[in-house]
This record gives sequence, structure tokens and C-alpha cells, in this order.
Amino acid sequence: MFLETLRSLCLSRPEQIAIERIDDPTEPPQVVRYGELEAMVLRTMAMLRQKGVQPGDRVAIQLGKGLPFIYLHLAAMRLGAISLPLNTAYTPSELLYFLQDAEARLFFTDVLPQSAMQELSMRAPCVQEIIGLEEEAQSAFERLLAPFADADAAAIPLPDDPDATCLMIYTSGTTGRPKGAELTHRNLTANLNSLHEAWEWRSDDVLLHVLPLFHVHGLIVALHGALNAGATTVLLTRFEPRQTLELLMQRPCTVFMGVPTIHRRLVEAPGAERYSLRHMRLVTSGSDRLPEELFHRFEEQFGVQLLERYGMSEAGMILSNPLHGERRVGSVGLPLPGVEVRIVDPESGALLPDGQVGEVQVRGDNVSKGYWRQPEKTAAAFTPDGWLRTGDLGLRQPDGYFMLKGRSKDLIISGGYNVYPSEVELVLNEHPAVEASAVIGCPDAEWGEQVTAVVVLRTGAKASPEEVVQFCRERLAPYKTPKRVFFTTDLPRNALGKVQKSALRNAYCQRSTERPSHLP
Ligand code: MCA
Repeated sequence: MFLETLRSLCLSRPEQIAIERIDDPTEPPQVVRYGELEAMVLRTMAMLRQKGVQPGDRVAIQLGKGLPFIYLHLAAMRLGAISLPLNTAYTPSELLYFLQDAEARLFFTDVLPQSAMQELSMRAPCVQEIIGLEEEAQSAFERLLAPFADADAAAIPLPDDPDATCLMIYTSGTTGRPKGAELTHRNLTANLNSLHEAWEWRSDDVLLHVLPLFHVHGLIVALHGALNAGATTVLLTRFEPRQTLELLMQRPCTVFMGVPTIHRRLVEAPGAERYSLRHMRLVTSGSDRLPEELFHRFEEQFGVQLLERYGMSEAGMILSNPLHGERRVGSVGLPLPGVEVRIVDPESGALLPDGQVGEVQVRGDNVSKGYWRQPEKTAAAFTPDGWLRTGDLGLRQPDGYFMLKGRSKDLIISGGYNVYPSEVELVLNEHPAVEASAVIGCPDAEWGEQVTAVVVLRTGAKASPEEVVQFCRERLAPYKTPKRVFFTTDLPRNALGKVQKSALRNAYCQRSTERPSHLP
């Protein structure tokens, strides 16, 4: 199991550098060796235990990218509890939902002001303690751990049930509120083993980590991937293209993972032509479709070919282009070791022959057991014979490479983040002037897709696009907030009354932002 592998690495190679945290690249990094990582995780476990954390309890973590996040996450899982990472951009009303739904026992945050914490503690009484690391999280965390020695927790055995949930990642859905995908020790371990084999992780790898830690991509694929191999993670707390290129060259780094928006910002960074990444053995792209033109531009500019792969929160990594062999443009590659992938007619459930587009379905030890306290949604997510329905459409080529061809679910991917239109529409519809709304993704060079709202106002009501955006901003994380708002008098609907989003995309996506947005 992953935690066992990590503990053995910490004990056998205590001097190896696990993490170099870089906040300001002009200052020396904060270095944590594997031996220190183990000691800090043990102290954090002692602190959590003293706060009453029991196996199965949810520990919610909404902390900026740094060491306290990593210690808490690993410590919670090692106690048999469930780590629940939360996006630092979530607004208090989004947080309230997650804390209540998960019935989190503890909630660590370094982003909320005191007033918001007080309000949350009143409205989410299930949370026994909200621990605000309000100033510099690092020093506040050290003070929190001061009374605890690593020996206090050294005797706590590793969790022994591989099928116990250890991590919960909230994903939204086409209907209703977000749901927590439960990932078990077996899921995490299976995924890491697949990636270790496919990408040939090595202990002398140096990963430059620029992704957020609260998603599967940055947490499992990147951070866990490096830790599981005994490699070094250079943890850059904020992605900035020039700093990233500098570090990749000068450190030098061997592995880098990004989403297309990040790769685009790298190729477009001023002076990017001065950088070569030929020394790097693995630069991956995921979380969103990689445009063909970007694949070529990246290679021409930096001398290294991007490796595109495909995954989702419920299953970790599923398909990957090969490390050796053809990285096919426009393809997400081949099933990872231990992962089965098939293409099925979404209506009849029949297996489709190569070349035909159908739903991508996946099975393997990497796949989540389901959604937290949502037996109906869990049942709907799986076929009767145990395959996870991804909701993505794709085909298999005769030589085994898979290509994605769209989505059967109503989902927008913006800068690598999933945005479910229904969640944004629910908020828009709460606005007193809004009669109805529909949210669509419009193609966008920077973000891949741009969240766009088309709104019908109540008779006689008035609102400006800026007001509507502001209303959303107060209730939704910035990446979900519509970047453009158009007003119309009617939404196109089919005979069943369902809004025809493709008609809206045709009507609005080409419209320039300069055009007054109140015109239909
Ligand atoms: C930031 N903003 C965004 C996004 N990110 N808006 C739309 N989409 C986004 N993705 C907002 C900011 O809050 C800000 O809003 C404005 O856009 C400009 O922000 P900027 O400073 O340019 O953005 P940034 O902070 O530099 O972030 C861009 C980013 C980031 C680095 C590309 O979005 C990112 O780290 N994306 C990766 C997401 C990821 O890891 N996804 C994995 C999940 P305002 O001006 O209003 O404040 S999917 C996954 O895990 C699956 C399993 C998988 O397969 O990988």
C-alpha cells in the first residue's frame, strides 16, 4: 500500500530530499527530507488524535499550497481517517455545503477570515473544531504541533483495510449538488503502481509541482507519484510561467505535469525561446483536451514532446500515451497497466467495435467504490457488471489507442477545472431579477472553454451583466463564475422543455465581448 511504501522510504532514505518548497524563487527553498517528513507526519497524527480524530472521520483541509497541507493530508490517511481537500477558492456558502455533506469532524483553513469561520461553526455544528491558521500557515501550524513529539504516534499501526476510504474528492454532477468520490487505499495504490510502471518513476527524479494540491492531478498523480518513488518534489506555491521555466532548466527538473492552459502560458511566456527542456524525461498534459497545435508548438519551442493522458477524480489515471513509443496527437493513449477500458453504446450498453464512438467505461482497482452517502448516484454511475460510466465519449483505434470525442454529460472544462453548468445555473436562478438561465462553455484559447451565461430576466426586472457576475462571484469560486453574461428574452427549448445548449453555443459563442451584452 502507498502509505506503507512511503513509510519504508522515509525510514530507509531519511536524508533524501522529499520536498523543496519555493514561495519566492529569490529565497532559498524550504527543504524537507524523507526522515523529517515521517517525523512531521507522526507529530501531526499525534495532534489529530488528541483532537479526537478516529478512523473514518473526515478531516477537511482548505489550506494554501504548502507543507501543513501535506502533513495533514498524510497524517489523516495514516490514522485511518479520510482526508478531504477543499479548493482554496471556495466561498463560505460552497464550504458550508461540503462540511455539512461530509460531516467533517475537523476543518483546517488558512483562507477564511475569522467572521466566516464563526459563521461556519454556527451553521455547521457537525464540525467539532475549525482550526484557523489565519496568519502565515506554516508558523501557526508549527505552534499547533509544538506540544507533540513524533514518538507519541510512532506506535500507531498503518491502516490495514485496503478498502477503507482514505480520501474524498468532491465532484459535481449534471444534476444536484456536488458529491464526494470516495477513494480507498487500494485505489490510490493501484493508480500509483500503474503510473510507476508506465512512466518509470525513479528516486532520482525531480518533479516541478505547480498544480493545486486539492485535486487528483496535483495530489495523487504528481505529489503521491513522486513520494511513492522516493523522488524529490519542488513545490512551487504559485504557477508563474517565467519562474517555472527557470526552475525547470536550472534545478534541473526531470518531470513536470500541467494542464493545457499552463502549457500554453509556458510557450507564450516572454523570452520562452531561450529555454530548452530537452533534458526532461517526462512532461505530461491532462485534465483537459490538449489542442493539436499546442502539442506541436510545445515540442518545437522546448524540444520535448508532451505526453497526454486521461483520468478523472473517480478513477485517477485511466489512459496514457506511452513513455516510449508513439505519442499520438489527439489521442489520450492506451489503458494504463491494471486498468480496463471499453467503448459502449450509451443507450443499449452493447460493446462497440473499434472506430465507433460510444461512452468510455473503466474498470480496475483504481476505480472509486462510489459517492459518499449517495447510493442512488453510485448505482447510476456504474453498469450492472461493475464498469464506471465516465460520461465521456470516445473511440478505440484498431491498434489500441483511444481518442476522446466529446461528452455525454453537460460539463465545462476551464483551465483544467471541471465546471458543472447546473451548479452555476442554480446560483444564477437565485438572483431576484433572473427568470431562467443556461450556462454554456465557449471555446477559448486561454482556458479551453469559457464559462458563459445566457440569462432571461423577469418581466420588468433590471440587472447588468456586471451585477450578475458579482452576484455569482459572492457565491461561487472564481473559476466557476461566468466570464461573460448575455441577456435574452427566451431560451431555446426542445419539446420536453429542456434547454438546447447546442443552439445557445451556436448563437452566443462567436459573439465578441465588445457587443453590448444585453442585446439578444
Ligand atoms: C483561475 N481563474 C480561472 C481559472 N483559474 N478562471 C477560469 N478557469 C480557471 N481554471 C480565475 C482567477 O481566479 C482569476 O479570477 C482569473 O481567472 C485570472 O486568474 P490567473 O491569475 O490568470 O489564474 P491562475 O491563478 O494563474 O490560475 C490558472 C491556472 C489554474 C494555473 C491554469 O487554473 C490551475 O492551476 N489549473 C489547474 C487545475 C487542475 O489542477 N485541475 C485538475 C482537476 P479573478 O480575476 O476573478 O480573481 S481535474 C483532475 O484532477 C483529473 C483527475 C485529471 O485528469 O487531471
